Amino acid sequence: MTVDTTAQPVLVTQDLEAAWRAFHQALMGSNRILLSTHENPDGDGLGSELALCENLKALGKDCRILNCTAAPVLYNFLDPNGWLELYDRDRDQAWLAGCDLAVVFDLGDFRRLRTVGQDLVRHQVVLASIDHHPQLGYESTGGKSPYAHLILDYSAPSTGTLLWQYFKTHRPEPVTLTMALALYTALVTDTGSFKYDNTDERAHLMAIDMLKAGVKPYFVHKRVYEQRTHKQVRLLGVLIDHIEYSEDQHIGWCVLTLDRIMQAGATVEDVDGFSEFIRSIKDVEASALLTEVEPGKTKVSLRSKGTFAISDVAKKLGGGGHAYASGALVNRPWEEVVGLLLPLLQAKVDLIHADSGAEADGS
Ligand SMILES: [Mn+2]
Repeated sequence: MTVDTTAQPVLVTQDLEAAWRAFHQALMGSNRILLSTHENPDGDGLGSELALCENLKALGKDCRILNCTAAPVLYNFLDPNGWLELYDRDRDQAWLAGCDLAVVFDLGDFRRLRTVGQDLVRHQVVLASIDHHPQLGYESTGGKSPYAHLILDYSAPSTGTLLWQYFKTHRPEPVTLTMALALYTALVTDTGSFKYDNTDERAHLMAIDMLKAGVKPYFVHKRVYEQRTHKQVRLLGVLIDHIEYSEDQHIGWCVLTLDRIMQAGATVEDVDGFSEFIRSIKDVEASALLTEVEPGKTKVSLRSKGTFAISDVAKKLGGGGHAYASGALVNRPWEEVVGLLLPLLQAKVDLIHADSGAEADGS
């Protein structure tokens, strides 16, 4: 994946092997271990948690997965033992406070741990992070990295890929089928089924390993991608009817207002995977999906075809993410966000096309 140098602070783990060794020692020396990932968890965060959880439970560790928001039900097939738990402060804080170590996955922004992160800091639990995102949100920890262990590799196609590498070195036995399913799902969801810019040789080598462990690709595909509900399809229809384009056609965007979402008989939770759809349109170089999650609050999802990074745009809106896939949650009405966002994106498009003068064709 392209490193987005506009995101600050840019930290890279200098010696990954040494970092892994230290992390492994910390894991082995810990008994009670909490695993967590970002709010609104995705296949990568959940798959990573579940794979490491199985490994640690097999080693007899007192290990729990506590997330600040619930996992989408479609990922239930990765969790036959019901290990994914929603963090409940009243019930779980005492357990959290007694942890020897917490491992957080796929986070990017520390604030995206919400209550889990706040309580981990409050109780001074030793933190380890495994991630492939530019690091943000250290404001909430006084500008300093909150991590005793940071395994950060921007070039990794998924956080699950980093765990796959960890297991290859530090787990004597091959991964089990349930671990492989979790890791393969992490890989598939983060690479858009091996389509996105972050898909590299490592992604395919990992896939080979997961298939050797027994994963059937179409089984995963069905469970993850062939689950669209009728209301989601109706919502996609509403979205298609309301896509707008910049004059030069290079920016495609859509606003899903609460009215439009209701018109489809859907809810905000049904908005999923639509930003990639807008990006897939011919000549669109950057796409934006704005969702009115509640009146005065707008979720922005940005995608780029790769001619320019858009994570700095997300950052200007208070968010972050990858160079070509990022987003923000903005406490402003969608009309205002459109007004802020479109000039920022247009400036990026203009910068690229200023060099070539007339439109380059076929790019
Ligand atoms: Mn990821």
